[in-house]
Amino acid sequence: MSGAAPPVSPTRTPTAPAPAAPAAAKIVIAGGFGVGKTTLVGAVSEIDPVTTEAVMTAASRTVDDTAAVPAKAATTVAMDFGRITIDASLVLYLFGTPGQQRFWFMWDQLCRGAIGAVVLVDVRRFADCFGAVDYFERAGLPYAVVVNEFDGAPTFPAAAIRDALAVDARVPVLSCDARHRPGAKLALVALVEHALAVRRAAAARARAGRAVGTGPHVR
Ligand SMILES: Nc1nc2c(ncn2[C@@H]2O[C@H](COP(=O)(O)OP(=O)(O)OP(=O)(O)O)[C@@H](O)[C@H]2O)c(=O)[nH]1
Ligand SMILES: [Mg+2]
Repeated sequence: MSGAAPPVSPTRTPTAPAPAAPAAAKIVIAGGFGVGKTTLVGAVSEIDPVTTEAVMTAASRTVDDTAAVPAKAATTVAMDFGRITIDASLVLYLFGTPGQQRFWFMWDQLCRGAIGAVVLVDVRRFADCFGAVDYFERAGLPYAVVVNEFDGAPTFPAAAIRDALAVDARVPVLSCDARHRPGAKLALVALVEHALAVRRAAAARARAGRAVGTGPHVR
């Protein structure tokens, strides 16, 4: 063999291969009314978040209970949107849901294509997030329970929160202050890890099922 070198273009210099683009994943931020969904998306997003806040008028006073969040003057009527780069390999697109039940018809659209969801919880109002937990259980979408640490709210061990919400032991239960990026980012990372673990387990079960289905039949 002569071992001739490949021809070199006179006009192009060899360059390093371009780095692979990060994978993108969609995450839903859900939970009851006024639990801090818009706050979390805004705190972690590296782009100006898209919000759809409408001023709360006197007309909603009998419907929306703002006792736990007296400073609340606006509510999400469609969605929040933000983006966070987790590392060189992963970018998350965050979709915050409206909290009020009268806007829940939008959840199916918001959840389409998502790999997982955060259910934000205010421990002073556990019941407000039951609907979100039920929704993701029924949808089969992996979710993490994330307690928003409101000032002055009591704290509970993760096991007590799991009991109060009747969620499976495999569902991650974490807490963070939705106003602060580092803790909120850690909660999102935990959700992604959980969603990947659920997917891997499902794929392993499918492989095992195929192996059983195609194996030799013993009578
Ligand atoms: N002290 C404290 N206040 C918070 C925290 N998170 C949110 N808030 C406040 O609580 C209120 C509700 O926050 P939002 O982010 O609008 O809640 P939301 O869940 O998006 O509300 P809806 O979309 O209307 O359901 C706002 O007045 C926030 O400033 C928190 O971690 N600590
Ligand atoms: Mg909101």
